[in-house]
Amino acid sequence: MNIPLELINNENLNKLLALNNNHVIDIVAHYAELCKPAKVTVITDSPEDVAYVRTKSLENGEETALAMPGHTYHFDGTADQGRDKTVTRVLVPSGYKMSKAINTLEREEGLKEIEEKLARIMAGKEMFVAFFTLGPANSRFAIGALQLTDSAYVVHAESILYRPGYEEFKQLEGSDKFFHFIHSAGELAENKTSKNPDNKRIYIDLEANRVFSVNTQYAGNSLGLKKLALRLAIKKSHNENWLCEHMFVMGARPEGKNRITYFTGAFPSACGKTSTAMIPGQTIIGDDIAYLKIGADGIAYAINVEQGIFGIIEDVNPVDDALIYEALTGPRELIFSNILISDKTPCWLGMGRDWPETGLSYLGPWQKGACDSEGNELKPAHKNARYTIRIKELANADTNLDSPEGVPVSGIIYGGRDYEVSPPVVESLSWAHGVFVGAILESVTTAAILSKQETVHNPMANIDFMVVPLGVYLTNHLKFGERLDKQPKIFSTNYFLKSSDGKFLNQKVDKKVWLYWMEGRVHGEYKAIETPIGLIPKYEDLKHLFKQIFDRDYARADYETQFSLKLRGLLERLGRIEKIYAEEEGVPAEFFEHLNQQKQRLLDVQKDKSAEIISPFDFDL
Ligand code: SPV
Ligand code: MN
Repeated sequence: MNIPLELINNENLNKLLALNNNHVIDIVAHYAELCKPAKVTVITDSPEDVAYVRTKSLENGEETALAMPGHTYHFDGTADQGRDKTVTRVLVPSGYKMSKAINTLEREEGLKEIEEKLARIMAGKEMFVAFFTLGPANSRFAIGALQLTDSAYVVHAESILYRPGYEEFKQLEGSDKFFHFIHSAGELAENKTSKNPDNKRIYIDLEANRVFSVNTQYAGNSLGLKKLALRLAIKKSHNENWLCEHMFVMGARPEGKNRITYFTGAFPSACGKTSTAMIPGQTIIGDDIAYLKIGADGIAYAINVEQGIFGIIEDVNPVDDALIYEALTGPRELIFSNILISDKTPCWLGMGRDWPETGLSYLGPWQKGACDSEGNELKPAHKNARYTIRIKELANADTNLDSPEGVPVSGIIYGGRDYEVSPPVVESLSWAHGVFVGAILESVTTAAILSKQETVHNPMANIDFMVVPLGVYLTNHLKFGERLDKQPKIFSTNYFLKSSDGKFLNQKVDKKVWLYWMEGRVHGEYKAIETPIGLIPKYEDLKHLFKQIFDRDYARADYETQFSLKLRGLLERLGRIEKIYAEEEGVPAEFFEHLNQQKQRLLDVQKDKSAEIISPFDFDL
């Protein structure tokens, strides 16, 4: 297939031809023909091409420059402020099965609908053709990604968040082993946000390794390499026996220990994932998506798929998130989204400053005290407002950020948002028990997803992307562990316990104590208390850590409240989980063994103690 020559000039055409890849040419030709852009521009890895996209985004009004050099802001539409599950569908060929939580659509029907939506959608606009890699370049982890879009903002954001891939594509030697993404923001309203949210669609075509995204700009829906590629990569990892996870990667470096211990962690959106990856004094590799593969030495290695952070900006302030705050307030290339702009500076919720009198938000002009039509006070910025920044801009970037081998993983953390039951930190009894713990993860939903707030089951924080059946996904985790010579320890955390009067039981910074305890456990340094749900810290060890890290006295009573086992809540959760898994096919027997054993251990204690709340001291024999 040929690209219509009236749409592409020689310079751009030559950039494509230099790749020697007919699959790329065919894809560009097909969508140029279908979407009918005014012209096609190819973006290579050259600084000039990357700068061109940034300039275009400013020129076409998708981004606007702020007073600080390098800073811009972007607004998404009022109905486009988070990932939208209702219009996200995986196109399934008949007979293909996946997790029950995934919305699916018959493939042929979906392709027909999306082709109709794409027809002429780029009329009058420029189509950008850009190349990136998922994972570090020249690495066994790397996957090429081709992005077609009419949004300069999308390519600009991707150039911050992902590693360049034009040169990597040359190394494909003509193969079709890459992912591709077709995106259009669709018609734009006056404020340059997508105008037709009713026609928003995100369709994932596993069979062709491609994703379509139309009439949306919010990065979680529009940037191919973020959550769209995550679905494709989960299927690929299943076929190739590695793990593709919704996980951060970070290095723990406790003072005076002269060592670095790498952890990965899966948390549902807005449950402390980025802030765990950014704990002061430690180093960050990534905050969202990791690939894990086994090395020749039998150890699990992880890489960050990304090189940047698309982070929640709410509560980033000099006290709670000093490093990010510092990075966001200095001159460097970054994009703010859905914050309030006043006097060419950004303001967000929880930034620790008074609001200005007036400003501009994604909702339009804003002023203090303004209300919506129902009389509710208008929030100046969205709860899911975000920043887009390169990790290397942060003072705590890990030196192995781009290591093609990845980093050895010693610990895996599963974290959820639970106000009532789960203790702050628990170590699993084994790899298989840890897989069970990840598989029963529940969490209260947050503003990162457009839905009502409720407690939902979110195994490994990956349920939204699980394009293989849940049972198969868990089996893959079990097998991965069996193939390892040295299994990482698996932990669960919960930063959100509240007292009966609704106050948080822990400070935000306390997660550093839990991390240091986990790090110490990896190195065999602390004894732990065995309980029916796993191993918990001893009071003396935490008391010592609180003193050492924060010079704070950790009261025995606080420990007791935080680490008591609430038997009824724990058993109720297992009941909910049991029901969900009874509906799934192919769940490994080991999962049910752990479920039944954990239930029995809890029932035994309930009977033995004739109580519902059991102090951790009762287990510390
Ligand atoms: C998340 O919601 O998990 C995020 C942001 O990391 S998004 O890009 O929306 O997926
Ligand atoms: Mn995420």
